[in-house]
Amino acid sequence: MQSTLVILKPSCVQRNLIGEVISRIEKRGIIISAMKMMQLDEKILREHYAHLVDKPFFPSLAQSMMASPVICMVLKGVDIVEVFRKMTGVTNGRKAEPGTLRGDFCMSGQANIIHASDSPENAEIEINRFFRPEEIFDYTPATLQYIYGDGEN
Ligand code: IDP
Ligand code: MG
Repeated sequence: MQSTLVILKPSCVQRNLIGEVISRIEKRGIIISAMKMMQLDEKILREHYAHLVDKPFFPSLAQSMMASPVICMVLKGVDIVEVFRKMTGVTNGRKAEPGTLRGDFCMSGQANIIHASDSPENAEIEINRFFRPEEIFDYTPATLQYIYGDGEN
């Protein structure tokens, strides 16, 4: 199975949406392999958003990501990177489809409640950025045989 890195941003934590988002993750049949609260700093954000550091909105983005602690998670499933990006919806919450996390829970292009890795390669890099190996748990949920069909996982 594949893993992805997810961050519940300050816009999720401050708006009391942690439970809503985690509930949807659980109901979809996605495995939570790791989860912790973290206060992000400029150093980790310059790495994490390296593709955006030269944009005029980067200082504002960095501030918004440091405004409160965040929840970091490693999620596991078959094709989870693609599955979870679809669940997340497009970057701007106002353009995100209803039914997606951003489309249901936010109205912003910046305060868009959640980060999800955009490729398996980036997922591996991002997981290593936010988690030590011993913080990630490899266990088999009792429900696994009902989440996937025979030979599917
Ligand atoms: P993604 O989160 O959908 O993968 P990216 O382009 O990787 O989108 O951008 C990372 C984050 O930077 C976004 O989730 C959003 O919070 C912020 N961001 C992206 N574009 C803008 C913008 O034009 N204005 C303000 N913030 C932006
Ligand atoms: Mg991105």
